[in-house]
Amino acid sequence: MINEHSLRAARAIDGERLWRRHAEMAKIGATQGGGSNRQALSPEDAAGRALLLGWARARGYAVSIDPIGNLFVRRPGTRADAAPVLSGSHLDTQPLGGRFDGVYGVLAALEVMEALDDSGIALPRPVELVVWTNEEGSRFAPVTMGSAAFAGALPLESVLATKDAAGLSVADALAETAVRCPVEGSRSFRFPVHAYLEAHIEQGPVLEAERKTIGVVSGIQGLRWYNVEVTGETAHAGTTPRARRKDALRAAIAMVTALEALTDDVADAIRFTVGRVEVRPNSPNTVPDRVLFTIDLRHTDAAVLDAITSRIDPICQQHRGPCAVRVTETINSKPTAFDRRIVGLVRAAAESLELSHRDIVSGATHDAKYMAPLYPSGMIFVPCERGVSHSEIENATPEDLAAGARVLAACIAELALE
Ligand code: HGY
Ligand code: MN
Ligand code: MN
Repeated sequence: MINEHSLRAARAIDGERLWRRHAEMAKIGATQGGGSNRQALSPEDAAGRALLLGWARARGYAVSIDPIGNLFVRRPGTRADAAPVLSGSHLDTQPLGGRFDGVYGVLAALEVMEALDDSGIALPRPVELVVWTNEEGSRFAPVTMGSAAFAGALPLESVLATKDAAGLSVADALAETAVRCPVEGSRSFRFPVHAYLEAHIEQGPVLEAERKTIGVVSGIQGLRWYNVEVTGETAHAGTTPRARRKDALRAAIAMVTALEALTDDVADAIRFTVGRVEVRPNSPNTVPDRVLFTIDLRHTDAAVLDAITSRIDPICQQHRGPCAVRVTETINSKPTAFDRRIVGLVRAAAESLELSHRDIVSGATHDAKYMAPLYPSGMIFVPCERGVSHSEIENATPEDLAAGARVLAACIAELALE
């Protein structure tokens, strides 16, 4: 059961302020279609970080940054040396992203901190907010880069050396961001944390379809990313017979078609996506000599992922024709189960606040997956309209966002009292 102290924190949530802050943040990197484009460590991302830190500094919270640019905002506790309760998400977006993916978890954590201040609730443990660098993995691969580096799942050196399509490295982009959004304090990786909680929109259709306000997230499905590079030879489109061609795009299409057939399961539970295709020289009258395409593969069962991934390279080799092909795995994250005690706390908070809820496994990946092996962790979902996300039309209601923030506040207060 959630104690009265924590419920008071939940009732102090100011839904209007939370909604207003989303509107403010959405002005940065606003796209024509009403979405957001604040790609990781871009000028827009830096501006979003600066806006958040302005709100935090206005409250007197301490701000710090770690070697990969993860931001931390600290609300002090009465026991300064106690490990903090950590909550947050990401501010970077997809190129045609939405106004809530990631942003909600960051602004909900800030709202909890401010609601605690406004209601004069002092807590033994400090409460800290985190903004993870490059959760989306669109400009710099892979996805959840900042939390992976923090957790030691990716080596910092290789992450810093990663380049975007224009050849700019993460290290250089971090240096540019530091100028645009200077941060006074510094932080190490994997510092002691009492518990981690992340609020997020579901990015899927379940909660809305079942008219549930809160998703009690029990875990995250497994995720694997691959780069497939097909190499052939350029040739004249008008004069070269098919028999003499080494057409990299023709081979790539055959590979993708075969992989689609492999992952076309009756249960519609396998998530197979080719989201990026780069063709060289990308000229209408030249046979392509190089194609790079990405694979994003997800499933709740690691054995199913293993069975599929064991077939990817053989299928690509089988369909390469006269071309060469190289398959490289760029991320492999196992299905994650959250801490049962934290999951139970989220459920109890939803019940105490009389909010409809259901347990759910996350189809999208999140930074919380790297926190789960280090600290007791969990997530709180709220619905998004028609389950649409990674889209300019991504939408949520002020009421649902506020409800999720109340559950977050109750859980954080409960954990900070321990
Ligand atoms: O890809 C994902 O699942 C996350 O939304 N970036
Ligand atoms: Mn997200
Ligand atoms: Mn996302």
